[in-house]
Amino acid sequence: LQLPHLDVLGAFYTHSEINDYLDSLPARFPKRAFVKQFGWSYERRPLKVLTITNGDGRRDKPVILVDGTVHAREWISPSMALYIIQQLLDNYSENQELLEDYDWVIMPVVNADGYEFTHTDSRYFRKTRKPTNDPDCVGTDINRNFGYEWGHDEGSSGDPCEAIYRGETPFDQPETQVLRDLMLHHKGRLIWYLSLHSYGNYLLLPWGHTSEFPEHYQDMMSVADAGAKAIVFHSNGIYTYGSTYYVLYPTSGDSADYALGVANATVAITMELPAGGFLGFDPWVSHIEGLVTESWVGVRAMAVEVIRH
Ligand code: ING
Ligand code: ZN
Repeated sequence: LQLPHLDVLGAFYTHSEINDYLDSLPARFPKRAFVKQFGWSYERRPLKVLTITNGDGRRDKPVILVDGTVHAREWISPSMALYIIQQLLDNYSENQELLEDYDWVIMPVVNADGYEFTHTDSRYFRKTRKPTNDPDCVGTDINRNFGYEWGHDEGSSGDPCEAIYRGETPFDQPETQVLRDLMLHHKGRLIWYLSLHSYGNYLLLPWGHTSEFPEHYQDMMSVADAGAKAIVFHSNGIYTYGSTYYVLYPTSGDSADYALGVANATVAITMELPAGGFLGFDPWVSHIEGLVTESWVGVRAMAVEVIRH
């Protein structure tokens, strides 16, 4: 393990290693990197958020909010969040335009307990680690636990043993509360919400809970279109994009619907990064570099499109 210059391309890291890395950044980038703890996980792990600016001291710029590791087993997600951080901090000279009029707020690990559990106990665990009312089944799906159209129709499950269990009530998971609070903290300035998941090569837009399209759907489609085209051009990676309801399946209580419906994000996108490894969630370490560099081309192109509007 190399800190503070974390070798993102050479390994996967635990939640505490990632926190240590985040904590090391303000000393290296005193004017540009700010770390804040937004709360605790159920098992009392500190949930940290990094804000990156260009250091010009201007406050209240519009915000691009990126989260990772809502689902524990999707290990390329925290790696991608860390790669974005390094592009914006260490490779600032090539990415200045992305920070000129926008601040980036990045939370690499939302589901800290679940992520830790995939390192220590069960590699393909998805949910949180808070017990449910069924003693045999632990954990709730954070991406069904948000309080916008929570529990609507068939978009989630009321069965604690299911992968898409929505919880007993909206926001009954501390991790969902933290991500909600982070969104609401930036409400009114949220130009783009990007949630990093894997896998499937999708760029998913709201809504998940209904077949209707949101008001600015075409603007969001033009952002997704820019990302998908850039990735095809770079490496022939094929992304499918459109509303979650149509491209994937009906969902309710997911974070992107909340970002658009309540936190008033201008653009909300869930990015399903490519598959890897045995079951799609576990790419070989040797493939991290190809995956994150390709994905960065897409994220960067989407950011440029968001900024252009
Ligand atoms: N898939 C997402 C899931 O939570 C998704 C798909 C995206 C749902 C956006 C809702 C909104 O089921 C994975 N792989 O987690
Ligand atoms: Zn996921």
